[in-house]
Amino acid sequence: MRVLLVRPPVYRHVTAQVRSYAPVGLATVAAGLRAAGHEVALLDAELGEHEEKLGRGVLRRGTSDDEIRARVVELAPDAVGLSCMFAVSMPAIVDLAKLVRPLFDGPLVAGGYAATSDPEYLLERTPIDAVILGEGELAFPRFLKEWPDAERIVPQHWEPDLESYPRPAYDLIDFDAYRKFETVFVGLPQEDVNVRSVGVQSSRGCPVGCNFCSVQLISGTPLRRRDPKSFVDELVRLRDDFGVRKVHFFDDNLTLNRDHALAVFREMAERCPMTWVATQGTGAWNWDDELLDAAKASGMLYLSLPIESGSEYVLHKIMHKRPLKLRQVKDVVRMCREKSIPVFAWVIIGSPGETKEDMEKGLYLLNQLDVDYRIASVVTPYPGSELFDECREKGYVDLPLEFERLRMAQGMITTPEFSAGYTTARVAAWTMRGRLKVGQGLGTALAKCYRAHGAGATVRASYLAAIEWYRYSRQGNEP
Ligand code: B12
Ligand code: SF4
Repeated sequence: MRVLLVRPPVYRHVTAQVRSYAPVGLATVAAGLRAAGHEVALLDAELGEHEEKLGRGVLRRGTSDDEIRARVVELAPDAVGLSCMFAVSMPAIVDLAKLVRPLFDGPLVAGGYAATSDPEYLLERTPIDAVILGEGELAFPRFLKEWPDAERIVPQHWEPDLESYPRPAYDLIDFDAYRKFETVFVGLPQEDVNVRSVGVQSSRGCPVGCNFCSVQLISGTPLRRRDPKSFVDELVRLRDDFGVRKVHFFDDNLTLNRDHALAVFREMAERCPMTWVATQGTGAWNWDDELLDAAKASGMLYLSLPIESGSEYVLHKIMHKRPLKLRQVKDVVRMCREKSIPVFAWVIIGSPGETKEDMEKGLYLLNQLDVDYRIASVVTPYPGSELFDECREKGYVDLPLEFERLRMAQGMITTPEFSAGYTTARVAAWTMRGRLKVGQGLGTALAKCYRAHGAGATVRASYLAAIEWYRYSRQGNEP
């Protein structure tokens, strides 16, 4: 069969900024389809110059409907798979499904986090024939084999051995198209921006069970690890065959197993050191001197540290992030300082059960920590998370969810302790204060840059900082 995989255009709130990363999830599904003998094309509608105001504060960015229509007609697929990753992009999927359905005859399928969290939503409101839950690389080919007798909601299946999965079809990715999104925040090292980058996974799964997190929907709870040698072989291939210079670890919890992370970093340092960032953040509890040294040697640009809360009661009893102790956060930040590793830390406020005092503890801790970049945001109840289920049962969120309001600066939860308006305003006020601080710190950072790297690098850093500063002040506190 000829299968077309499509990522929808970005639908975002005017105040939110969305970066587009290479669609590695779809490239992985493509590899599974190819291994089963199908021909695959990929259309990333996040790319493109089309911009449109959709009303209710939503902007659309990427490929226009006419361009999508023309491409589908040109490719004449026998089946189409839509990537439905984020709850916030549900409206985009609904529009996309209606657009492509009349253009071909075979099955129209959706997969990804948001599709997995609420398949009925899509089946009831769109002409989508089936939703494939969980990982798609083996499930989609199996579905096509069974079609038209396949189930409309295809249950999850996790292969225990990650090495048995096909490697992503990187040849389907236009790496250069994503270079412009490869920027970093003010205060963090301005290195390796505008380079070819891609998301990689050395493991999948996380058993911690934080109440706000939905990664278990796709990856499952047991940790499944790749062989560090084979993982680094893939990095070498990305570097040598595709010119990739930077990777984003898309592991659900990269440092959950300390020995695995150490083995990966050491293998990288030895055979393929490359700038990297753990987009998703890493738990503080497993970092120590040895692991930080190995991470730095392998190319870690900065440490992403999700602190989540300044109250251990909230962390452990409400969020269920039991392994994390606040003492460890302070130790890790201190160690990073000693090793000149920049740190990016964040907290989220507004969980049910939290008090206003608990929220202040988190914001205070974030202000006190000697980190390079910090963000406070309001916790978001994503469907598929325990948090969403609790809010729905207790009436703490307005239903049906307005998907376009799901963003980090927007409170949606109202409890007996606080309102959604309160958390929105509190985070906005904290961010305003932070902006003044960033402005003050900029001069010092540029002076350091001049001393370390000379005039050329400083001019470049000033230019990038000006762009980032402009975006930052225009668009609120969302990365
Ligand atoms: C990288 C990442 C990003 C990147 C880029 C994502 C991208 N567009 O590729 C950035 C930083 C831009 C991003 C932004 C956001 N993200 Co994000 N992100 C991730 C992260 C860390 C990795 C995703 C990934 O690429 N995984 C690796 C690949 C191999 O897997 P995959 O893409 O999931 O694909 C597999 C399956 O999903 C499935 N599949 C996917 N598509 C399809 C299609 C078909 C047809 C089929 C059959 C199967 C299928 O098969 C694939 C192979 O197994 C995940 C968490 C995680 N660890 O997975 C969060 C995650 C997906 N993000 C999340 C969120 C909330 C967001 C934001 C809304 C945050 C915010 N408030 O701004 C924004 C939304 C952006 C937008 N477009 O509007 C949530 C989603 C929750 C939800 N239900 O909405 C997650 C799960 C994190 C979490 N802890 O809860 N994100
Ligand atoms: S530790 Fe991270 S990946 Fe694991 S459940 Fe919590 S937020 Fe999700």
